[in-house]
Amino acid sequence: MMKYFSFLLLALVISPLLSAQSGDIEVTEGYVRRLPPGVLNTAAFMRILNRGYADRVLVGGSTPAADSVSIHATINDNGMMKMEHQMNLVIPAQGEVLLESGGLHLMLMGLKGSLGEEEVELNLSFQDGGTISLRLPVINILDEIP
Ligand SMILES: [Cu+2]
Repeated sequence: MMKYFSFLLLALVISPLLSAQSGDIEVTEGYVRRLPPGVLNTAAFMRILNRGYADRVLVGGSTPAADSVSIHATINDNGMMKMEHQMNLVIPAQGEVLLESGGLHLMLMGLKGSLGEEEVELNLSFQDGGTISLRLPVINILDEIP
């Protein structure tokens, strides 16, 4: 019974999550964290895979849902969790980078409205001029702020 439930839960969690591909870059398990109305910033998480033979460098992104998108890392500074802006993020050739709660994330700053049930469009830009356009589900998770 427990097994059945965990499978169901897994299916529920995985199924709305996006998988988008652009050239050698593939993004899976993407979502945007839903936060209470009035909160101005939120974060997007995902797994970015690079199937190519050259490193790809993520330099930023944009979304119609917020004023700006930046790359952040969460760092532990003597027990104080802090977010640190990253100029870029290297996705190694034949490798992947996981953006997850408590770690790397994309910060959506200056939300233009509260995020409803709808998906959020998020465009990622790479140093070589490549882009990938994602539609991420907004997910309510009880979790610490990234
Ligand atoms: Cu952040």
